[in-house]
Amino acid sequence: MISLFNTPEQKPGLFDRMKTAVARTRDTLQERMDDLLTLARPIDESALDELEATLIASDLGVTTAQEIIDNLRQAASRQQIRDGAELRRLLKQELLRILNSVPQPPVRAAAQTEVILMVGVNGTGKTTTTGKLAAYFREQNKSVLLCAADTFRAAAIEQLEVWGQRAGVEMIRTRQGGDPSAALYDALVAAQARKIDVLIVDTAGRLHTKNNLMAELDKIRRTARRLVADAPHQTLLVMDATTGQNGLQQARLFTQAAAVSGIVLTKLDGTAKGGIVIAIARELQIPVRYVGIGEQMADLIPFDSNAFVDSLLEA
Ligand SMILES: Nc1nc2c(ncn2[C@@H]2O[C@H](COP(=O)(O)OP(=O)(O)O)[C@@H](O)[C@H]2O)c(=O)[nH]1
Ligand SMILES: [Mg+2]
Repeated sequence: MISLFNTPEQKPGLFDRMKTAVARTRDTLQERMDDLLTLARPIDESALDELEATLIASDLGVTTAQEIIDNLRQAASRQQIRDGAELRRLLKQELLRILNSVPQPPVRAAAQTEVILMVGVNGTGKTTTTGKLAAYFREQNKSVLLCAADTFRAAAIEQLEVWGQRAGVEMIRTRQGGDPSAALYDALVAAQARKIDVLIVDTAGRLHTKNNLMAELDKIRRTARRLVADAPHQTLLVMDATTGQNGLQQARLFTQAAAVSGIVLTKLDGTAKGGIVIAIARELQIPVRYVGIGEQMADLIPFDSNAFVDSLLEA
């Protein structure tokens, strides 16, 4: 089998792919900051104001940008930012501090099927990411089963089926218009009978009303728990990076409706708004677990805060 993820040179591979993923964000950010980062004298107040505007423009969000600038201002008032290079180093530190302050999920013992629920607004990339994740886990020699719990559209079920075939994994479905929880129930029974390592559940993102969504996700979660005591083990919220701060608003809604344990940020390849990663960490306090960097099966990378910050602010 051709290895998509676990090549011996995985580490540098990951870093290179992260660099490509944030290329547009980095270019836009660094173009705007060029004057600042090459300054040969101590950083003053007006330089920091300029930096604040740049951070906001990169979709870090107003509150997050302010917090960073406040911390830098304190350093500057102590004469600690000698030049642009120093500013770059301190800014990296600030971004890492925010990313690393997010609580990380506990590593769980793999005694039973791990159930992963994919949630998010339509079009963010739930189905695509479900397929990519299936391939990712298969690369780690885990057995994977998919559950098509987006039963609103026939096309949605077929789309997942195509991904399942590509990744070489099976899918449990119900008819179009059927009860998503019934599909999940069948999938859980099958996963347990077959001793499947990971069951990934693709849900619908139709946002009629918030109550509607909450009721649906709640029912799915209760169904999962009926068969697997602590399921779902992960609830991954899929967010489209190109929607920037609007995506953050949607994310808040989902975190209220479902106990979101991690974020998958898709379409990072097509946007200069990659700063949203920092805003997610600071404002949602939920870890970004994976980023989507294209439409192909291998275009998914586990998120790594060091690789992200280094790629964004490398000299
Ligand atoms: N460029 C890019 N496109 C993506 C990525 N993830 C998903 N897409 C595209 O986004 C569109 C919507 O994806 P889909 O999985 O159907 O979204 P869903 O409605 O949430 O299930 C499709 O055209 C995908 O190919 C990504 O990481 N990068
Ligand atoms: Mg879908």
